[in-house]
Amino acid sequence: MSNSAIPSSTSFHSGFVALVGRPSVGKSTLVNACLNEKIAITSPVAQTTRRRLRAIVNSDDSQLVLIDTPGLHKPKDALGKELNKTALAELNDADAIAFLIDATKPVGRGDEWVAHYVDKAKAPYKILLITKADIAVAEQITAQIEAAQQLARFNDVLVLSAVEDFNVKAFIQLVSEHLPEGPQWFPNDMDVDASDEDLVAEFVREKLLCNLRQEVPHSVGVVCDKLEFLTDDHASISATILVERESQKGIVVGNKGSMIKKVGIQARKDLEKLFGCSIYLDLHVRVQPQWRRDANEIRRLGYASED
Ligand SMILES: Nc1nc2c(ncn2[C@@H]2O[C@H](COP(=O)(O)OP(=O)(O)OP(=O)(O)O)[C@@H](O)[C@H]2O)c(=O)[nH]1
Ligand SMILES: [Mg+2]
Repeated sequence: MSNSAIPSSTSFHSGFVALVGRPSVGKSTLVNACLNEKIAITSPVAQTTRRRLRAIVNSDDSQLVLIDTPGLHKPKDALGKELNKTALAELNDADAIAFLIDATKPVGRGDEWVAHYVDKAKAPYKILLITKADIAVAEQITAQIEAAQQLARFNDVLVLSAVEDFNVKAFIQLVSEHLPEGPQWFPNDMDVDASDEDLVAEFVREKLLCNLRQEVPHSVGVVCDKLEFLTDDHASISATILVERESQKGIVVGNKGSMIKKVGIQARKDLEKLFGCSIYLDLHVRVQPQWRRDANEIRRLGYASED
């Protein structure tokens, strides 16, 4: 009799896995690699992620709900405080915690601070992930493991590369095995808990982060004003880009509209892939002075923690 004819041992493992770490360690890139699909936005700019995002990884005997969180950092404004709050809140409810450390950046006080919260959290399973192995040398990796293990107690350690798909499946497998027995929290055909409008806003913001320099990326907020699926294969989208100063508006629009055009083309390509249809994308830019210090505006844009 083949194995496939034997009913499985009926145990199904499921749970919430919080991915935490400093900004830019590769949390969102890992989420996309686990899903094999681009859902979370990523960029070299710190504090790319501003909303908690749940991504669902299913197998026959497990369901992992990966929680992408904003990078924990020293906040400079109300927005920064909200981002930290969002990330820290996830630590308390998670069944498992993955603490990510960039293999190429020395372990510093920022990691120490995050590790303190990881260590305090009640989750029964904690895994240390050393990321970006593809661009690190062996000595760096060994040093990171040693330094990180001084900061908190971990059940497992894994070195991986999301970009080269090294040990990504091993990560899913290892965590699945340590999740409690439990129900399937989300239906099989659901891979992300964000609304289409939120994904639109984030994808547009990602392109702004990738094309803008210095302080401008941090001053940018995006809101999707309209998303209409006009036919099965065509959607019309309109989004507003918020900046804090008139000069930033000029940078976002660019010379004769060149920057906003570039951002629009790049975002449209990704959105067409995501929604599987052709898209008309209309972008507007609006100046909203100091919106990052304004709790109402932060909430309206969807960057507030859920408390
Ligand atoms: N070489 C290499 N680069 C990576 C890897 N993972 C992430 N990166 C790069 O690191 C940068 C930051 O990645 P993100 O996934 O946005 O980092 P994050 O931890 O989500 O950052 P925040 O959302 O700001 O907290 C991007 O430029 C990624 O392309 C990896 O495995 N290898
Ligand atoms: Mg991120």
